[in-house]
Amino acid sequence: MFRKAMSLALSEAEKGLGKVSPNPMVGAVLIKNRKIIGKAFHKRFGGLHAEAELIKSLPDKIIKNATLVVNLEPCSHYGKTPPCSLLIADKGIKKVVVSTKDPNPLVSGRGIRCLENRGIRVVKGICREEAIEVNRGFFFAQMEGRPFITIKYAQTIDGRIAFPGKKRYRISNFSSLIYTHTLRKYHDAILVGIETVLTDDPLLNVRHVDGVSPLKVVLDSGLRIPPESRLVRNEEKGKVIIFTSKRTGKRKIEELIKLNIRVEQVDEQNGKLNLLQTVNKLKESGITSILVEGGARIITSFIEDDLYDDLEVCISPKILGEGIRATADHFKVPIRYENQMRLLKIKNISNDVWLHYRKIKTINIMEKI
Ligand code: AOF
Ligand code: ZN
Repeated sequence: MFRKAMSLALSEAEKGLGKVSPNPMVGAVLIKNRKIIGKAFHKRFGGLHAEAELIKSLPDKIIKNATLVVNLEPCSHYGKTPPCSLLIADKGIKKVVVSTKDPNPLVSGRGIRCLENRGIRVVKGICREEAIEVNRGFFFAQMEGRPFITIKYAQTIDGRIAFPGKKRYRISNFSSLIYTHTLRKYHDAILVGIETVLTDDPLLNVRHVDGVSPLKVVLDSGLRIPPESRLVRNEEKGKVIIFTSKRTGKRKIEELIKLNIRVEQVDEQNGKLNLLQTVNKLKESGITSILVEGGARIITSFIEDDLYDDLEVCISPKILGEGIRATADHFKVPIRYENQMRLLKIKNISNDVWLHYRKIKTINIMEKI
């Protein structure tokens, strides 16, 4: 019964996708006499928490003595809203079922303790793995202080992600493109390098599936982005950030700012933008997860700097014989056990094979929740 109700709470939670970050997606379900009598979710950042939404939707006498099922520990802090744990206790709920603790240091077990101190029974760990997966960006960013980073690329059987030079060529098939757009909507930001913008002139939005488009991020040390590129001309103003070097001239930056583009400057190191500073700045802007979409230089740099958690690799049944590889030839990372990856999923998408890997180190961090 609890697992079924928690699955429902998780699907409620996901209705907040793209609207609540950097808060977690939270859903809540109320059970009485073994029947589900209500459900609700956290609708937007700064809005009522899922538990408060649910309680608001039902009369007090129905809520009394019911069981609340929620995919995150109810909060215990006065934030934008008062603590959910106190509200739950005040309404006479007698049992609370949660998936996991809230890693937010303001909560971190205090919500559960607050409920237990008021005589409410708390059942923990129901659908724990699914609940962590749904909010992996939130959990990871709270625990590690940086966003969760997924690197995604499509390659041929012979390991090429593109032709040499500026020629545009689609490696994966259309069904894979749809899957890519699904991946996009599950991240707060999409990140590419300037070479990708110059070669592909991408839109970097979610358009082949329903969903909110993430923030678009371009790493462009020399600020070469053309004002006429589709990203700059894009209608979704305020959704593009360009990271450039601290040496970039003011005039170029001001030109872009006039076009509504946010420009951030970070240090350079070995001729590349400092990636740790970049992702930290994104975290400060409320980004909890990033999808790195290439190209080769960017992918190589994120792996070399150990700034990645998941890999989503698509292998398409083509042989190019020439072309660029995902990681440059000079590529060197220390071979350590924790850098190794575990295969989480294999998908066959109309003859393209998608491999989803997660770094062992990241798996270990997530297990601490
Ligand atoms: C809950 N239920 O639905 C959510 C929770 O700024 P505030 O007041 O909205 O608080 C945000 C924090 O509250 C967030 O970082 C997380 O720890 C928790 N989110 N808690 O009980 C909810 N969204
Ligand atoms: Zn709350």
